[in-house]
Amino acid sequence: MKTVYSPLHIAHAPKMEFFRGRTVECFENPERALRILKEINKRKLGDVIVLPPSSQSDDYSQLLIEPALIEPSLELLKLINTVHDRDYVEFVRTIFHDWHREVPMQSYALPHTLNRLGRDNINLDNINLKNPYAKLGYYSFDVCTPITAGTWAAAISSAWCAVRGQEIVREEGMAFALCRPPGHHAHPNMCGGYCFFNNAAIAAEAFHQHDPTALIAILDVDYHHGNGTQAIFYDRKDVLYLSIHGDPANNYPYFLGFSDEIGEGDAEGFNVNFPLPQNTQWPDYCRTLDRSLDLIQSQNPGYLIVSLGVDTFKDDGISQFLLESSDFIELGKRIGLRKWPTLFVMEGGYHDQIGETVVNVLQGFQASFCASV
Ligand code: OKP
Ligand code: ZN
Repeated sequence: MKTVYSPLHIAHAPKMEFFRGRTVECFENPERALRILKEINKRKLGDVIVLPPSSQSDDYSQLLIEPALIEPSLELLKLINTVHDRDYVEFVRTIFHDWHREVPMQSYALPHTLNRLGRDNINLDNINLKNPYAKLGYYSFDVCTPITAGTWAAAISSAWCAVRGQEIVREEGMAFALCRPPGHHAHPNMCGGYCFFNNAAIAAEAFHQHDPTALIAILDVDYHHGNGTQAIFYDRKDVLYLSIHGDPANNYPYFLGFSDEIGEGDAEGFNVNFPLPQNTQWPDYCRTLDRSLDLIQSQNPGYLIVSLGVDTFKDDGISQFLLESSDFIELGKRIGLRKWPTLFVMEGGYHDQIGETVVNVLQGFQASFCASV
């Protein structure tokens, strides 16, 4: 299986986040992707396609010094704009610059006042979106998602990996987009959960443009509910979203991901949530996985996108399922058995075995996808 990767993710390396009321080093760090890349090479998963950083320049060293200079190609920008609002994309591009003028000593921007008061009945025209704190609060839904000088470059390149992976899937039937930062929490106009652009949703839109009649299934196996992906496709029946995750009653993102969220209008039934209790082990997980795959099968999908988080691993730093490393091989195998053209898009995973567990999924998939019946 081919991997699509961009070293520009390294430009996004915020120093801290809040965890249980204290500041800790970010769980979502460059090391994660580097570990996965290393394991892919070690176990010879397949070619790694390294994306040039932008349409303007192939010079990474320059862009890492001045990452704000990166400009996505028109094609990529258009795709991002199908999922995200223009003013939000502009916010991600410019907010660090605004912040830096206010707080030159602080290397990351974070909101302190979130957009809760205004959800129902304030006059949007009154909000001063020139104020960087107002902007941060308006376009964020949590305080776990710091924005640095390199965030825009990394977020753009992450989305690009997903789009390029999508092309490879149309040619070859499978691909792995080694996206970082992750995407499944990002809403059309809000960042959160370490996510800025919804890479899986952007890939889904790209599939849709090339193949407008195909049903696209998104199976989200990250430990956390993909509230962003759900929100983006909640009224769409051409995109079926299914998620298996830690029960939001006791897990991030707390306010979405319950089983009665089923989609709206004629898309009822095209959003499916499987919240599972903490300490879930493989037998229960696997039953839910097979149920999800059967549901997808019943809709005869043209493509599958797997939002691949491996934070379901027993030793994950912020999650509470108990999957073993070998369970990830089986997870991949069960998906591959279905033989749908499949794009894997990297999401979460915060432990030392991130490389091993990711490649286990991908090699498991490959083994059963390529096996003749
Ligand atoms: C992102 B992904 C507080 C701990 C929880 C948010 C978790 C985001 C998970 N900082 N932080 O789905 O793996
Ligand atoms: Zn997660």
